[in-house]
Amino acid sequence: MRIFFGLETDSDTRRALADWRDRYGIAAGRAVPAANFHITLAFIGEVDNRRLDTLCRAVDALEPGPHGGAGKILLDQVGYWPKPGIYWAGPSQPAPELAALARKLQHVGGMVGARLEKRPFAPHVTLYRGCTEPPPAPAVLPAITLAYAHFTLFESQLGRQGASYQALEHWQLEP
Ligand code: 2AM
Repeated sequence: MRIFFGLETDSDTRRALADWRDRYGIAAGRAVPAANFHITLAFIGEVDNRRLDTLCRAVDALEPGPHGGAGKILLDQVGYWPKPGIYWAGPSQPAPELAALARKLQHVGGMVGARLEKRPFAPHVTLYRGCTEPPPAPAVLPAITLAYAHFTLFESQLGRQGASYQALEHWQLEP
């Protein structure tokens, strides 16, 4: 199965992002279904059940309080990356706690064979895929707060309708 760690979006955040996208964030590409909005923390890739178990137990065994705390990030900028062809919303300010968590999860992923991510962590919610051209600059930037109190291990399944994500396990973050 194909798995990754990420932050879920709650229904209010999903709705706010989808509303902003409908009004201001139009791009030539495939709109990601709002149900799929998330922030990837660490992409792991293909694992079998044994490695999945090893991975989960390694996350369980991280020191107490290791995951940093619960927090929030303000999604107040958008960007376009031509290589993956995605248009996204993300924070304009650095998110050091989230970056530390992402690093830790990438490191744990390395123990089950995940490729180490060389690019610096850039938290983002993908709004469109398959964008071959830069989207027009939006008239109004988003200003949407995503609050998070846990992170999630997702399975990504590719179907005829595109990707869908199933939450396999959650880990709470300190309040
Ligand atoms: P995204 O976060 O930019 O949208 C599940 O496929 C998630 O993991 C997606 O959200 C995707 O990117 C991210 N992802 C997919 N393939 C990846 C890869 N090879 N390296 C890093 N991230 C990847």
